[in-house]
Amino acid sequence: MTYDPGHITGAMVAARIERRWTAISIGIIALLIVMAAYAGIHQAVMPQPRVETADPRTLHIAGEFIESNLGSAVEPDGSVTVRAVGQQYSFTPQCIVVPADTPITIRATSADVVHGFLIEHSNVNTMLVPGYISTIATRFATPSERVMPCHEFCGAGHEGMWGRIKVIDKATFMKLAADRRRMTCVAQ
Ligand SMILES: [Cu+2]
Repeated sequence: MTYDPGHITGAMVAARIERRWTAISIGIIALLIVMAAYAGIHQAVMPQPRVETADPRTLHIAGEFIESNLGSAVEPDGSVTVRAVGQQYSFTPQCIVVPADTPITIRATSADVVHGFLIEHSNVNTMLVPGYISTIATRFATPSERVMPCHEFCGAGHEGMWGRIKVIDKATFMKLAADRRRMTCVAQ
């Protein structure tokens, strides 16, 4: 076949389309590389605004995470703060009780190795790293009972490390909390 510049063949059309899609694919890859680099560099040069520490060796004898301070506490603004500790192979408290439809701040740490802290069907999913305090804000719309498994492998007994969380009616919670400093399922 002789070459005719005025004649557009199917092969030429296909080649043009292929070139266009190649350019689009390369563009998408380049955009993703730029986004990943930006996110990585940005995070590296902008450390977390607030890093809170807790010494795992003295956790049970002094400071915020002594046993009498664990559980749920009502704050002056009506929100609830939950303090918890993870250790091989349980959580303290093992069952957390919180009111429904209330802003909740969870503050937790580890007494030994890295543990996971996850509440099913919620935004709560973090790690408990010894030496550091993990803080996460959440809210549960309605009363329910949920499981709270450790989801970071933490040793031989890891698969047995499960906690529970009971979300109860707000009025009931506030009535029960009125004469208690800290709430857990046991005190309920
Ligand atoms: Cu664990």
